[in-house]
Amino acid sequence: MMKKDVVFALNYALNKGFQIHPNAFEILEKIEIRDLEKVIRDIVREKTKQKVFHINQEDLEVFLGLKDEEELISDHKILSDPTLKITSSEGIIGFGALFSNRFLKLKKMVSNRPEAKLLKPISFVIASKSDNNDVFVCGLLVERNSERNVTRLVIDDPTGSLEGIVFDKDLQNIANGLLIDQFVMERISVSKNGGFIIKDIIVPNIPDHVPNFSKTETYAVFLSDLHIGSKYFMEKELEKFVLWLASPDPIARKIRFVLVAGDVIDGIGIYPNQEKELIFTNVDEQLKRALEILEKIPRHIKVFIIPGNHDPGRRALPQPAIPKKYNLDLWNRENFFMIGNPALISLNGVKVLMFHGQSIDDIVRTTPGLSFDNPTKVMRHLLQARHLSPIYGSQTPLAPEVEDMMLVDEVPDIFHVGHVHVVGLDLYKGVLLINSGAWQYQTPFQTSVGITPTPGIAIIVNLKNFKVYRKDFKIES
Ligand code: D5M
Ligand code: FE
Ligand code: ZN
Repeated sequence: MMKKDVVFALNYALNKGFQIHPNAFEILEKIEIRDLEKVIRDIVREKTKQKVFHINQEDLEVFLGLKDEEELISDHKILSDPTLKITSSEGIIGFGALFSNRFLKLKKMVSNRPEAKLLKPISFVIASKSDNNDVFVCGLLVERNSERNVTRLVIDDPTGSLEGIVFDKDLQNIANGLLIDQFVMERISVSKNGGFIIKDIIVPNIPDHVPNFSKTETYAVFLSDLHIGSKYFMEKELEKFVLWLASPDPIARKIRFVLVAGDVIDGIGIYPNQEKELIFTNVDEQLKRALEILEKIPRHIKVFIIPGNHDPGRRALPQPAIPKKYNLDLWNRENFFMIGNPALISLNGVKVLMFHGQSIDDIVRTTPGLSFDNPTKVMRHLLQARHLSPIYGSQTPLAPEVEDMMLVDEVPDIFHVGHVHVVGLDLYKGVLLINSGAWQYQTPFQTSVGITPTPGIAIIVNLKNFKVYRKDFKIES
């Protein structure tokens, strides 16, 4: 004879069109469940969302917290973090060193290509113009313009500067998509009138990539651009998300990592008249509030935080982690990891490249065919250039480091960026591209420039198979 509450709960599920597996009955007979009705209602709600209409033993175990969650691995390694590497030498000598390091590292990166064997220094090519054979040169792109059906490219190597013209239509499309100051290889020939014609353009790019997966079904959540301290920060939504992490939801139960790709707080003095749009007008208060919200993330979840252009530390890239002096408690929490921008981390062997994405502003402004509402397209260009922030002398400040730490040395399995406040998901040559949106409503500035954010959405990835879930936490008002 079944207990009354069991009968009631089962009828509820059956009336909702659910089937109940016999092994679920066994559990219900064996153990006393407090508030069984609520448990069944939760399961029905979650599984209806998943469009799965049966309840089995595992569902009950997961929702009752009986299932042993220890079996999910949550190993991490910080593979690369600029925080302790930045030196910040000053002045033009510093930039000279940065650019020559960028050139040499990228030249080395392409050195196993067959064309690389044929590379000649620009000064040599200019001096031996009479030689009519095609030659290969490489350099950093200093100028690119399109006029009267041709595209003109100027590249620099340490020996000189070379201007070439692209006539071919398809090649012009490639040429116009190149980012200023990125590394390019060109096959060139000399025209009748003595100019250089570009016959082929080769970018460093990433090879087709076979991603590393986690051995267990461990999930990671990707967030960015919280902008805590701003009037437009979606506090209720972020709190709802944090509470959900501790809920019996089967996906939440598998989350072991949360990644925050910068703009944790809104900062102060970041844009004109910002004070009028702030709830907390100093960085310490903003970070204190950030900690109050984020420390409710259960301790079995590791939280990785990089800074963005609104966070304290330094503005120029690469950025160190948000310094301890602003909030020691963020650093001291054992499940929090404060790292720099950009950073490469490994989560159960899955390599995640985290970058806030400041450079997207300059790239969108100077590259035809790119826009803020399609951030993953910009991210493809970054991977093709093997560089996160090529453009120098525009709005994104670069620090005059001796080593260019903005290079994409290693091909990541997941490339995680924020900054544009628009969710974007894509797969490029086997690399999962994620722009994780924002937790800030549209600001008056964004309205004025026509940026329509998609805030309040958490991007969740099963690291065992890269299955992606978008979970919307927006609260309708
Ligand atoms: O940047 C949020 C969004 O606003 C991002 O898409 C860039 C855009 N943005 C911010 N500042 C500028 C300027 N000065 N010009 C053009 N676009 C801009 P956030 O870093 O959160 O402020
Ligand atoms: Fe932002
Ligand atoms: Zn930003």
